[in-house]
Amino acid sequence: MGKRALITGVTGQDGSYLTEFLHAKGYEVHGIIRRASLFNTERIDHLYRDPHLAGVKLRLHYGDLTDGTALRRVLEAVDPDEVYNLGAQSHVRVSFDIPEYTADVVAVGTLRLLDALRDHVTQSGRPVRYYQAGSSEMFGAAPPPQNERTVFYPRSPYGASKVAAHWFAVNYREAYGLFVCNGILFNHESPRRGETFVTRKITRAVGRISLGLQDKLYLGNLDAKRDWGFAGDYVETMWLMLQEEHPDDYVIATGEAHSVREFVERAFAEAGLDWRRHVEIDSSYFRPTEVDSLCGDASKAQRVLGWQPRVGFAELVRMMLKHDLDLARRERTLNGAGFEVPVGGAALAAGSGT
Ligand code: NAP
Ligand code: F7E
Repeated sequence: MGKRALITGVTGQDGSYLTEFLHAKGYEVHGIIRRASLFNTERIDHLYRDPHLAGVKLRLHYGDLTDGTALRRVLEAVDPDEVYNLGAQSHVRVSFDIPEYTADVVAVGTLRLLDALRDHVTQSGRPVRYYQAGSSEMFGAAPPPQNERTVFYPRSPYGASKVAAHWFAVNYREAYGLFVCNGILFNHESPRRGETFVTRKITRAVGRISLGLQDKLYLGNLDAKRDWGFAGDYVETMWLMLQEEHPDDYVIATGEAHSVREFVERAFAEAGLDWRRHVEIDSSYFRPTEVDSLCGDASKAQRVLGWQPRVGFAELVRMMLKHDLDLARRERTLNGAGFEVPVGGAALAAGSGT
């Protein structure tokens, strides 16, 4: 019998890659999804099969990190070997607009899930291993390089909520002996990255600009530095942590930082374009408090988990741009045939800018 995993945030970027990874390891994956008025399963549709058929490896359950009763019910029903808590209001800029909701999902939501897990483990007598999705945003203003010993200094409601979630996880490990690991992951991107995060916003725009579908790209702070890796590489570490003999916390990063400006330059250059002709600064994309420089020291993960990132910065930009050029070509073809393609512009422009 293969193992069973339960994933919150299964419809997100990481949830989709982790599901693929666990399927390849023979797991049956159960995911918690939110009810939405439109389908929100695009990233996992290729993995989903009619549950009436035999051998189904992905099952979905309605739930929400703000609903402790539902979390308990799903946990009981699935009775998993491993739980991956990836669900979050994960946009830093948006967390300044909806701080209370962000804290409810990211901080209290984690507490709800841990507390449900504690009771489930007590009642079932089964050991369950738990992964908590921590973030380099917890380091915030702490200077690079950041590692497991760096003191947290979050700079947003999102970052502060992830710090709370981190310490809830540590406390449940120490108080109740639960097998709980915190992964402190630096930025990781992919063609499945949400379109309001800066990397995808850039590659999506470059794809459309190079085919004449748009002319300008409005961005905020180009000086911020991030340690960008590939999401497909990073989900492996979540699983690796849970296979260790003892639970622990790990920084996951490439150890290489680049500015937003460098990402812009490379993406436009890759498409043979001069970024200065297309990029404009819109101060509404600035954050009340910025995280200036993140660069991770993942030597502990390298030593203990034997993990190394495979995809570097240049390859990451190329991979994302190739995907978004294909999307833009599809859009142009459909436009040419008289179909108007929605590109999510309203969401990109929402609130005070994402
Ligand atoms: P993502 O693409 O934004 O996905 C977030 C997931 O959480 C989605 O499935 C979303 O569902 C779900 N979600 C949102 N609110 C929820 C709620 N109230 N209850 C249950 N689920 C909810 O994020 P990601 O990039 O995959 O990141 C995965 C996790 O790692 C997140 O916790 C994020 O904060 C953390 N993290 C990400 C990075 C990174 O660079 N990607 C780095 C460090 C840490 P919908 O699809 O319905 O919106
Ligand atoms: O911003 C700057 C912005 O939104 C990166 C999440 O996955 O990683 C992510 O958080 C930088 C910031 O990611 C725009 O000011 C400039 O300095 O892509 P981002 P993030 O805030 O680093 C961490 C590790 C997480 O845990 C989070 O969940 O880019 N920037 N101009 C911009 N950012 C956005 N979004 N849009 C712009 O127009």
